[in-house]
Amino acid sequence: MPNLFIMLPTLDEEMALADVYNRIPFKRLEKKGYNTRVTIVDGGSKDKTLRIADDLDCEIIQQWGEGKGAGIRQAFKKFLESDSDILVMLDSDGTYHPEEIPMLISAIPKDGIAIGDRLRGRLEPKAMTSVNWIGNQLLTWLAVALHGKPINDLCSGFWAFSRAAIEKMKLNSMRFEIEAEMYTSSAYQDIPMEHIPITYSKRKGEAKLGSIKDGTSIARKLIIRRIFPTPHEEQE
Ligand SMILES: Nc1nc2c(ncn2[C@@H]2O[C@H](COP(=O)(O)OP(=O)(O)OP(=O)(O)O)[C@@H](O)[C@H]2O)c(=O)[nH]1
Ligand SMILES: [Mg+2]
Repeated sequence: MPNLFIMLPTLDEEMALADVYNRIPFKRLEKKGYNTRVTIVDGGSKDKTLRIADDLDCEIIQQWGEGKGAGIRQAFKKFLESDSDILVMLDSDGTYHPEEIPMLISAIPKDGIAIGDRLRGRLEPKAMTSVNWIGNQLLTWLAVALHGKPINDLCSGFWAFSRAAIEKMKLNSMRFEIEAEMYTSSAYQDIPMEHIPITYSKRKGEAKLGSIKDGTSIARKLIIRRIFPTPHEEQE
């Protein structure tokens, strides 16, 4: 029975976390033969997120350091220390649909990654501002122009990984550049990728990402990884 590790990054997501957790199709996954565990990696929530997480059947990692990238890398380490075979990560703000987890898992290529594609998927009304839509398209275009490997939605927060893919990736991002670096690492470590259209809804609660500031950091990361394809050392 394959072990499935579902990872939910949180920072002040009291409005959405319980609903995201409860929509995970545990029964359907069990029928498909997966043994599922959920891990929440929290970046220092000050609202009720951690109290809500305590009532859910999940493991909680309280990350050290700030940023989604730092949290995800700590969760990847935990995953590799466990006997899990597949990792699925999705944002816990209610934008992605946990019901689509089985579809994403079944699309993982051998030793590869399946990425939920919002831009060619179903974008619900008001799910993405026009500034963010343009930014996402531009960053995806820049990624392909610099690194060559096809990708449809660079900044998606819904990914499914084989264990082999996580073992190979070399990352040091601290913040929202993490997805861009997962892409560049896949390009340089030759990790196969599939792109699966998904549904994207309006987030609950407040965004943590600043479109201009974080968009610039993502572009900077793409350029740095063109010059130095792998990080010199993996910052903790
Ligand atoms: N562990 C951890 N998670 C974080 C941190 N910052 C943000 N997150 C989570 O990462 C996910 C993505 O953050 P969002 O603020 O939704 O950013 P986004 O999805 O790019 O932006 P929106 O489109 O505005 O929602 C959410 O589930 C956040 O709660 C952090 O420092 N640590
Ligand atoms: Mg979001």
